[in-house]
Parts: sequence; C-alpha cells; structure tokens
Amino acid sequence: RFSTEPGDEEPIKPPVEVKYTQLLINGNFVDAASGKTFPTADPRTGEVIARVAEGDEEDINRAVAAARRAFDEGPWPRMTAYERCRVLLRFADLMERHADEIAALESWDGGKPLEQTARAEVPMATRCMRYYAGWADKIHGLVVPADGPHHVQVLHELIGVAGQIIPWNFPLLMFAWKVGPALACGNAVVLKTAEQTPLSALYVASLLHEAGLPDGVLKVVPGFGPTAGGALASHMGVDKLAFTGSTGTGKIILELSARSNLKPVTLELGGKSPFIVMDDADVDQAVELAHQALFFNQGQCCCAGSRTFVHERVYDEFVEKSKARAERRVVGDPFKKGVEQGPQIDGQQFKKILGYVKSGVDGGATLVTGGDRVGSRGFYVQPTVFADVQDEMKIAQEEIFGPIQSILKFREVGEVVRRANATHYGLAAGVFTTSLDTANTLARALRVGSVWVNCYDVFDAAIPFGGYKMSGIGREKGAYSLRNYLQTKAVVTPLNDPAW
Ligand code: TXE
Repeated sequence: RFSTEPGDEEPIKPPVEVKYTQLLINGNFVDAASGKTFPTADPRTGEVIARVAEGDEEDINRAVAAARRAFDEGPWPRMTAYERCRVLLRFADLMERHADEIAALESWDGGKPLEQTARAEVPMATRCMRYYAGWADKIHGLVVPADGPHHVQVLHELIGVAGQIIPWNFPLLMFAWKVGPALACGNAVVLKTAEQTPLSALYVASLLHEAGLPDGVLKVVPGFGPTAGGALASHMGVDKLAFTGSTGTGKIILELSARSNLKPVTLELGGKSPFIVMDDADVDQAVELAHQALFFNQGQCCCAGSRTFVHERVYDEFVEKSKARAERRVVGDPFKKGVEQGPQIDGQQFKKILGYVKSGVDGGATLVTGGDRVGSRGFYVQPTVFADVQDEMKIAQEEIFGPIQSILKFREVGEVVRRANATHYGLAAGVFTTSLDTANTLARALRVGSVWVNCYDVFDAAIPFGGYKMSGIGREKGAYSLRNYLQTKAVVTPLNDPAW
C-alpha cells in the first residue's frame, strides 16, 4: 500500500555533520557542570545521533548569572536599537546561507521530511527573525493625557532575563518565535531546548554569535524538563518565562513561577482544534485541506485540525475521499524526495498514538484506513482515518499528536459551534465554506485564538498566535509578542506651564 516500507529500509545518510553538542554559555560551548551527557536519537531508527551535554540546575544557575551580567552590565541592552536590528538581520542572512545544513539537522533530529524543513521551517524562522529585527527600532512608549497639570509618559522598558522552554515538534521555529522578540527588545535569554531535539538551536545560536550578538546575551541549555526546565521556571533571577509544550507541563510552570518570584508566564499549549466543512464547500478542496491540517508534521502540531466536523450532506463522500487521500500519503525516510510523512519523534509518542488508535476502535469509531505502524523499525505510523467519531470518545477529547484523523458528522451551524466549543482547549479552528455569512458566524462564535477560513496553518510572522482556555496564556508572533518582553513604566511630572 505504501510506496516504501521505510521502517525496513537502510536510512539515507543525512547531508550534514553535527558540530555543536555542548551548552552555549557566555558565547562558548562548554560541558555541563556535572559532565553528564544524554543521547539525541534518530526517529527513523531510534539510534543515537550524538550525545549532548545535559544541563541541570547548576548549569541553569550559571546561565542565569551570566545573563544577569549581560543584562545589567553588557552592551546589548545599551546598544542602539538600530545596531540590534542589524545583528538580527545579519543572523537572518547567515541562516539563509546555511539553510541546507539547518534544514538537514532539523530533519535528522526531528524526523521531519527534508522538503518540509527546507520549504517551511527554515524560511519561516528566517522571516520571523527579520520581522523582529524590523521591530527593534520601532519600540517606543507613549505620552498620555491625564487630568490635572501633569506630564505623563509611559515608558516601554526591557523585562530583563527571559527564560524560554521549547518543545520538539518545531524546534527551529520555536527558537525564532521566542528568541526573536526577546532579543529585538534588548533582553538577555536563557533557552532550554527539548531533550529530543537539541541540535538545530545549538547550531543557529552559533550563527547568531557569528552575526555579532555579544557573548552572554543568549544561553542555550539542552536538558530535561524536571531538572533544567524546572530550575529555569523557578529561578529567582529570571524575570519572565515563555513556554511551549503540553497543558500538563504548562500548569507546572505556572506553579513554579508562583512558588518563586511570580515571574510573568506566557504559555502556548495543546489543542483539539475543529476543522469544519460545510455542505456548500468544494469537497475535493476541503478533503485536501483537512488532510494537511491534520497530517502536517506527522500530526505533531499544537493546532492540528484533529476534529474534522463534516456536514451530513457531504459526509459520505468526504470520508471516502479522505480515506483515498490518506492512502496516497507518502510515508518514508525524511531524506527521500517526495516523502510527505516521516517517523514520529520517539518511542513514547509512537506508543501513545497507537494507544489512541486502540481506544478509537474499542470505543466504537469506524477505522476507515491505517491504524498500524509502518515497517518494523523506527517510529513510523500509518496515516489513519476514523469515521463515525462521537464527541465523548477519547480520540475526540484528547490531544493525540499523531497522524490520526477523526471525522465527526454534524447537521447545522448552531450545533457544530456548540460541539466545537465543548472542549477545554481553544487554540485554533478551520472553517471551510463558500458562504461569507457562515464564515463570519463561525469565526466569531468559535472560542479559539486563530480561525483559518478556507485555509489552514497560515503562520505569517506578523499574525498573533495563541490559545483561549487551556490552550494557553498570551500571544506570540506579531507586535503582540513584544509585550511579553517589555515592562510598562509610568513617569509623572508636574507641569508648570503657565497655560494651566
Ligand atoms: O511535552 P512537555 P512532551 C503535547 C502533545 C504531546 C504531549 C507530551 O500532546 O504528546 O504534549 O509531550 C519541558 N518543568 N505537546 O512530554 O513535557 C520539556 O523538557 C519545566 C504539545 O514532550 O510539555 C520540553 O522542553 N519544563 C506541544 C518542553 O517542556 C519541563 C508541543 C515540552 O515538553 C517540565 C509538545 C517541567 N517539569 C508537546 N517537564 C505544543 N503546544 O505544540 C517538561 N518540560
């Protein structure tokens, strides 16, 4: 059924070498204080790509102390905004020059098709850095008209040392979304990469230094969540924490902030996003878009369209065509041309996904296609489609984070709004219709942070992104992200203007 059985084939040699495997502190790559390392594995085989320095509490303490110094004494916050802008622009140029290596590293460490990382992740991360470079010299405060003879200025000042914890599903893009705005404002950053995917952030951080970032402004600490991540979230010297990951870990991060210094926290968490197909839609286009909305990046997207609601009048045709599309999806070695889907990130996610397939079958959903692993090695999963999914089933409630599409039937707009909103999540939604009225009604009624009408996964750097409800707190991208990295100060002085 598949063009290849990738799990049985000899993996293609990635066209890149791993150059950096240590912590980046003070502009130098160094070992962890403990000397410990951990393996980062190739999702195609589970074999070790490289051993990477394992940062923990002591390293976080070192990194935060260095960041503090860089912020309090270093040149970065005191440079002109234009100089900061130029460093970030030079970095974007270097990313472009090394695009092939970055794409290959990102694909190797994360199991992502090379055609995807070359076409999407690297250009989008580069664009994001240029976007925030453009903001660097356009951040300014206000003068507000207050009652009485007072001159009132509102200053937008730097927040200080930003802690950032990123996940493994988009390591490079999450680096750009977080580091871009924090540095554009002039802050210092301590970034913890996900244990599954440390390589691309270390590589691009070296380019950022080559572009002229002063030593000590950005630290990259690979390590595990409860140790390195926990130390960062509870550190008294960290002024702000930005996190992307699971809702469960997001709650822990908030607790750690509350128990330490009440650092403001922004969270970008999970989702169970509805993709709604009305009966006036072009079914072929809707099938393709719903397919991409779910299967992109092996289904490992926080905003995956993981509840496909289809109007009853087009439901049967939609299910049949979705089955055919999933069966045409090319699963294979991420380094092979034409491959749409690589392996899942690791054994834990792979088992979790197959567990959800079993739960769907046991719960009474119709397994239309897929449902098994591909080959016998690595973490490849068949593109899977369930039909007749009911709202209360686990596969319709919980984030699967894999290539498992769940199709649900609905009858009318009010009903689908109620059902789409009946979740603790509120990250994104897709709406597919030719009626402007229906599009407007749905876009306004859905309790989510992004609505894509007749499109999906449009991630322009200027568009704010984030969740309602338990999908998160705050927004990233666009001008909104700058607010996460700035403090607001009111300065009031009496006005002795005789005109008063
Ligand atoms: O996430 P975690 P996991 C969802 C998805 C996935 C599930 C579990 O459903 O199946 O989460 O994935 C760090 N203190 N998403 O376990 O644990 C961790 O080291 C501080 C959705 O990988 O949230 C990593 O850097 N940090 C999501 C980051 O948190 C901690 C993307 C994310 O890991 C920590 C990823 C702790 N106690 C998973 N524990 C999205 N929103 O896109 C872990 N971490």
